[in-house]
Amino acid sequence: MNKPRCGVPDKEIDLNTAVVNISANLQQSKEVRRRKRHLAALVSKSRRKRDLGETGYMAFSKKVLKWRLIGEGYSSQLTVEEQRYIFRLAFRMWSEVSPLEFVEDTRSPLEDIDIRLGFGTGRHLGCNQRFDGTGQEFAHAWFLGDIHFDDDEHFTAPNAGSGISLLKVAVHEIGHVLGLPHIYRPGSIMQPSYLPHESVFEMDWMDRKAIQHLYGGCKGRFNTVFDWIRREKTPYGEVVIRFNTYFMRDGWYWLYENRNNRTRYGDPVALQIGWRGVPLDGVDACVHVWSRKRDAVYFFRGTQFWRYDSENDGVFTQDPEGHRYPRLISEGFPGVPSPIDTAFYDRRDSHIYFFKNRLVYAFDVEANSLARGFPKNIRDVFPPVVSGDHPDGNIDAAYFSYTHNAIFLLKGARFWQVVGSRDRWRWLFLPRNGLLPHKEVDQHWFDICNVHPTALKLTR
Ligand SMILES: [Ca+2]
Ligand SMILES: [Ca+2]
Ligand SMILES: [Zn+2]
Ligand SMILES: [Zn+2]
Repeated sequence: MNKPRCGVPDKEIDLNTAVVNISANLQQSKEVRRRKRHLAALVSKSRRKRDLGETGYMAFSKKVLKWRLIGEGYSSQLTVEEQRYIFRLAFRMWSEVSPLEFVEDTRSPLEDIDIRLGFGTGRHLGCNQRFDGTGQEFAHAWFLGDIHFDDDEHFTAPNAGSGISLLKVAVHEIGHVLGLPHIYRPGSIMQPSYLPHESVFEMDWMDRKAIQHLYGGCKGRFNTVFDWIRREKTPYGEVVIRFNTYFMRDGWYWLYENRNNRTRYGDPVALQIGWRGVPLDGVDACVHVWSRKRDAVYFFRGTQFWRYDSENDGVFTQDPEGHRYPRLISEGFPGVPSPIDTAFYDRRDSHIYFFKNRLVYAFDVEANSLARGFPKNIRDVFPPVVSGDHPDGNIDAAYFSYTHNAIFLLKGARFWQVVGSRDRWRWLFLPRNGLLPHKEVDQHWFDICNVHPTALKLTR
């Protein structure tokens, strides 16, 4: 029996080699690049010329792409709303792991739509490749263009438990449109044969690497980054400490799973969903004061700050000490200016470090006042290890990572790691709190990718 399969041909190209090259060798040779371009030409019968992407490999040259389910191409098996919902989800999955954003466009002239999707049977939609009835080919895609689904197949919604998952097929075909070949690796969404699946599926590591090889990693400035510590009970009654890292940008956030070194499936999420009561369009900083005596989470924005009630999952209007929120920063943290650029709590000395322009204000939480000698110049507190390699001030975020046991300063797409005591035992010449040479954020924290605001989840 022939298993249901995608209709995009492989030809004689050794795809395994191409795929290995995608993962193992980002600096690929001209030879491989030429071969892959050839592959792209084979996969494509693109009707329109498109720009070559930055990588030299055929790919969309813009980051925001429009898609539409065309009116004459609705499926007879699912409601139009279901179909559009599934496609929105499929595009969203690619935008979660690449710098691309997708927006459904039901108004512009058809020729302005980058990706057009439609269902048909046999001869369909003016396409030059017929569908083959029930079984075998379930869909095909034209490189950088159209996606057709064989409506003689039994397409179903996610979690239906039977039939062929339209979501899975759509994610696969979109992968082709974006420039990916078949990937012969268990778990990859780009395998040519349809495999019945568990109710939830995620983008495989290889799929992420493959799309980022074409379009690059996700870059962008963050409003703030912080670790949130939670005491949780395991099913065996054991108390464990978990720390997740949160990255915030404008009105949304990502939860970074340090264990898996990637963001949570389905992120980003609107702030209003995860952090009830904090300013909807973003915060300047978040600080988790976590010591034997205290466990308090604060959000800072402008001249004000809020305390977060993790028990009730929302900001306090009044906290157990009787303070009402929002409060003025100048009231809660005397001596600290506002607005601030960012702040973090250092558990080792129980100080909150506030940053503004080029100055650092260390605040002694127990004494409720600035530490002696502060404010200080950021270069005096965090001197560069390599002269000249320093953010200088106006940083976006600073956070103490419990996973890395290190402080990080972020500015734009770059970050600087602060030398820890361990590093100084090994390399005696390193200055205390020195900033190691910068690196790119997307090389250290993977897949923190924007989705188009229209695809932003407003419910959990
Ligand atoms: Ca078929
Ligand atoms: Ca900030
Ligand atoms: Zn395929
Ligand atoms: Zn077709």
